[in-house]
Amino acid sequence: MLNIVLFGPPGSGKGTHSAKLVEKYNLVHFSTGDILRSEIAAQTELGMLAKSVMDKGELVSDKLVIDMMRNKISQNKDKNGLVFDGFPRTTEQAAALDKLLAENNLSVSAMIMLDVEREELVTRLQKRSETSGRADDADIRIINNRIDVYNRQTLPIAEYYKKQNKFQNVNGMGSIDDIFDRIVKVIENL
Ligand code: B4P
Repeated sequence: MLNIVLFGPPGSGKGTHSAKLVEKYNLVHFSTGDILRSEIAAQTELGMLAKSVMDKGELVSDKLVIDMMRNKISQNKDKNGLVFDGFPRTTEQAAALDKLLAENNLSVSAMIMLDVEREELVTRLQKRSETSGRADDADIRIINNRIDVYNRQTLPIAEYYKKQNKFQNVNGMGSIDDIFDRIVKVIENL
């Protein structure tokens, strides 16, 4: 199975390239952001817990996110592969993902990090706010907080995957097609 962790700051193209990977390699897509937003839309207890945290650009609790992923993984262990988009976001989540996969005799094939300059992230998210209706895209202070939270709490996971020799850095600047070609090259060389 091809199990990819697509990693990078908010606005780096994780959602965009996950969709393309799903199509090319017939993978199952897990976006914790999308799952949380659908819980909010359905006004579930989980969604209500997550909403105020997400609107501020902070991270939802590890326990909540890990519990949410547990069933999703076991229900899809017989597929072609999985693409994790926006998960893990903390070292605790990374360790939990390894454990959840191991329980199903699976493992991460590679962690692919999309490397994008801060200025470009802000430009992309502000542009997306014109159509996304997302509170966390609409305010420059929240966008900046999300990038700071990423640098502080999420970026350290790169070390976790480097130690496992699973870390792959991809230049995330340029056109979507060029970036996708770089991602595919990494996967073909795994
Ligand atoms: P996410 O939904 O994961 O949001 P994101 O990081 O902003 O999205 P993404 O990075 O996928 O966007 P993309 O680049 O594709 O998380 C939202 C919130 O949910 C978090 O802040 C947190 O509160 C919570 N959350 C989610 N997962 C969690 C977890 N595991 N633990 C705790 N909390 C969690 O797209 C950005 C825009 O750029 C798009 O409009 C796209 O069209 C455009 N774009 C992409 N590539 C481009 C390119 N090459 N050129 C120009 N534009 C491009």
